[in-house]
Formats: sequence, C-alpha cells, structure tokens
Amino acid sequence: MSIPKRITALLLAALFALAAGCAVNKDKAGAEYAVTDELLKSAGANNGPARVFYEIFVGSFADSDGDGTGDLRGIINKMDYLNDGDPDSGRSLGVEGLWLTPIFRSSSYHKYDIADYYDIDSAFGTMDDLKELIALCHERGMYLILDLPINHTSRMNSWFGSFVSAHRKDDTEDPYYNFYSWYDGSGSAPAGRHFVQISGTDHYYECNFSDDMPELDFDSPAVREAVYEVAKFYIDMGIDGFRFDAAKYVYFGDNKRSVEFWLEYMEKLRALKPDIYCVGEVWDGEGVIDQYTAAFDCFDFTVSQSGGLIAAAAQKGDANQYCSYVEGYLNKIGGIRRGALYTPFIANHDTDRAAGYLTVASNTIKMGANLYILGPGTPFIYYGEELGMRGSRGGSNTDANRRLAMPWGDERTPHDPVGASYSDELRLDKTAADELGDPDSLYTYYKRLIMARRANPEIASGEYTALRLKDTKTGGFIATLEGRSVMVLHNPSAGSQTVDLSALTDMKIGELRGVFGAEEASLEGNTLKLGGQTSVIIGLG
Ligand SMILES: [Ca+2]
Ligand SMILES: [Ca+2]
Repeated sequence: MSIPKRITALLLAALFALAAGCAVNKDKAGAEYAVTDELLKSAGANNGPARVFYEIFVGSFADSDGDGTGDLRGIINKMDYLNDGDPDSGRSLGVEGLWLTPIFRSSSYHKYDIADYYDIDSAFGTMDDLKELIALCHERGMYLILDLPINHTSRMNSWFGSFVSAHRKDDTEDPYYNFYSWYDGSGSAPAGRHFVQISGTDHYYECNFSDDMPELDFDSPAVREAVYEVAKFYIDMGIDGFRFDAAKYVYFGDNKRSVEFWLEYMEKLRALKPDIYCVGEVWDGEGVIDQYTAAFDCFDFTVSQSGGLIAAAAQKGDANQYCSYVEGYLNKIGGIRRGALYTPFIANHDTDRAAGYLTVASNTIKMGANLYILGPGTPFIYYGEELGMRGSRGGSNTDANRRLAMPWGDERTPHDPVGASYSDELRLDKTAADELGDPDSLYTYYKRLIMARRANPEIASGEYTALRLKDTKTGGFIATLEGRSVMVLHNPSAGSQTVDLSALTDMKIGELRGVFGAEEASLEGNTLKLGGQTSVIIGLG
C-alpha cells in the first residue's frame, strides 16, 4: 500500500568493452559480452538471500488462459524468461527471486484487500498452481515470496462479517468482537485515524486506507494467532518468505507498538523457518525504517523514485556520495540486526516507473541499474523495468497507470488493469519479444548486469568499503568475500575519467571483468580509463 490517500492530507502534515585479458563470449542470442568463462565458473555461487528479486504485479504480468488477466500459470509459462535454471545460458533475465503482489481472494484488481487468506483468487489460479510455481522456483534456485497484507482485510472477509455480527448482538464475549479496531462513538474518534460506522450499530471500525479496508486490532490475541496461522500455512507449503505490506500501519501512528508486534511475529516465523526471508514496506524516512529493521529487511525508500539517491547519482550526479551512503547504511543496519540486508529499488507498483525519468535515450537508466544491481544486498526490479516500460499516475491520478500490462508481444499479454488511462504515445514502443534477441536492448543489458553480479559474488555479499575519490564524481567500492576482492567503479558523468587505481587500494590490481554502460573502459597497469556513464568490475589481489 502506498500512504493512505485520505491520510496523506493529514500527514502532509557495452557497451561491453573488450578489455585486455578479457575474452569475448557469445551468448545464445549471439551477443557479445565481456564476462569470461573463468568468471562464469563462479556464477552458481550462492549469495544466500542477497539476490536479485523481481516484483510481479500478478494481474498485469502474463495471462495463461486468454481472459486478459495475468495469473499464476502465466508466470509458470514465462519462467524461462525470468530464470531458465542455467545461470550461464544467457537466455534468461536471471533474477534469483520473485515477489508476487497479493494472490489471495479479493474483489479488487490489486488484491491488497483480502477476503480469504486461504484461497487463491480464482482469476489468478489455484492452490495447485501456487504449489507448482513454488516447486519450479526451487528447482531453479529461486526464492518465492508472497505479499502479505495483514494491517487490514476486505470488508468481504468472513472475519469482518463475524465482527459486525458480534457488534450487532453486542456480544462482548464473541472472539470476533475485538478482531478489528473500533471505538464506541462516544466523544471524539482517536486522533488522526479514520472510522466508519458499523452498520446496524452505533460503533465505528477503523479504516485509514479505504472504507473497504477495515483494520485488524493487533491487541487481540485472536488476531495475532490468526495472522500467524496464515503465514504458517504458506511456510508449510514451501514459500521462502513474505513482503509485508503497510507494515508501519499495524498500530496507526505508533511505531513503537507496531515494531513490537513485528518482532514477536518474526520470532514466531523464524521458529518455523530459521532462514525465512522477509522484507517490509515501511514507506518513511531512515529514522523510522531503522526501527523496523530490527524485525526484517526494509525497502530503502531513500534511494527510490525520481527524487531518490539512485536517480540523483545516475543523472550525472555523484557516485562517491551514493557509495558512501550505501556504506553508512550497511554499517548502520548491520548494527541493528545481524544479517540485515540493504534492499534498494528504483520503482514499484506504488510509484511512477523508472524509465519516465531515467530514460533509455539518455543512458541514465543504465547508470541507475549499474548503481543498484552492481551493489550489495537484495535489489528489487519492478516487472517491465528491464524493458524500459513507462507508466506514471499522470493527470488521471491513477495507480493503474503504474501497473500496465507487460508487453510480451504475444498472446500472453494481459489487458491493462481497470482504470488505466496511460496514453499510447507515452508507452514503450517495443515488446519483450523485440528486446530478447537484441544485443543492444535494455533487457539484454539488465541480463548481463545480473549475470556479472552472480559471477562476482563479492558484490552482493562481501564486506563493503566505499572508495573516496577526490575531485571527481566517479565513485565506487571494494567488496571482499572469503578472501577475494573486487572493485566496482561508476562514472555517472558525461566525460571519460582517468583513475589511478593504486591510489585507491594496496591490493594488486587484477583484470577488468566487466564494462557496463554507454561507453568503454580500458585498464593498463594501474590506470583505468573509464568512459562516461559507464561502470566497471575489476578483480583485486
Ligand atoms: Ca488469465
Ligand atoms: Ca492498523
């Protein structure tokens, strides 16, 4: 969920250059790239949860049965596009985890208001489809995480029906009487929150996002048990974790109690599955996000969107600043919870799409991708970002425009979500089919970045030390894992830069392992010539 609409007002309160010693490989599409066979030997390296995730807005992704709505079987059918199970094949994007937006029964197209947590929405498929998708992901070494909105449900949920009925009977002993947050209508409503009358009573239920999204009361032990049972059900089925929607709204306006809930919840889930991977949506500044990091990884909103640090650096900004920020962030979250991971993203289903401001034509989208994919932790790519899909709320102010149909260029392409009004002229004029075989496409670029990240596991999981270059916007870091080190340097500026690498490290400068961006790079001895809007990976030691 984004910030509740009605609360907002209140709150406003190679591209791949051939370098010396670097053989050219041909991938199956016939494209050349500068990642050597030797390097690809390590491509199967297990980065644990520090992997590249891909967010799928399920209804808009891929349709299997021709009804125009994306579904689970559509994802199954497109698995080879996402990850064909062979990291070296060069034939798939190579993402290592999927986040599915909610798939449970719900009458809305986005399904963030759930009528039954134990039923897959019939438009999306069946429980057997989900089991098949889990098995397929695991066969290919991928994680599958489900979006779990528990702050609120749909009014159609039977829990809400039981709650309303308990209030109509005024049966205070009924276990559902306190299942949702409510007040008795006397005096003024709790400040800052929104309440709607429970029909047939003089009581009011809390619903900060929409009248149709009543909020569960986490003071109720029955609620805590119910949301635990939901998670357990899907953990037992084999999912790898969850993305927690609207995490800071559990207790509206009370981070302390919300965090206490999540700590208790995560302790119980980790008892079921010690390696569970969970990431929370805490759409707020660092100070608030930090509090929730004690419980789970949190998306870093500071780096996202058009005003975020990735876009700022990518638009001919300062890579030194960005890498220093990342170093500080990693040190900070490491001190909050052991194993906490940096979780960068540029865009998601609640934001305007990246290609609207980091354009393909200006190469800034490539630089943005370099900064967050050739970096630590768990980068999340929003479906279609790798094609350069555009979509923003626009004049009609609808999120549907941010969730347009994935343009496959085949019969699997679903309809746009209801309410979408994005103009044809602004849309990406290519399809996935066009980009798959094109060595110069953004898709091919993303694929190679992910491949290089896998081939150099130090980047995702190593100890991160930001480099501090003087008098230049070129910046980067050294990452060390199990005694092996790589250096990553980004030059987001327009012009070529010459960098004396011996001034940055005492380690022996090794080979140029990959060049990604608008221009080329060369390494002679310790002297790197790095083209504008270009990044490199260099082996050390
Ligand atoms: Ca369908
Ligand atoms: Ca709440």
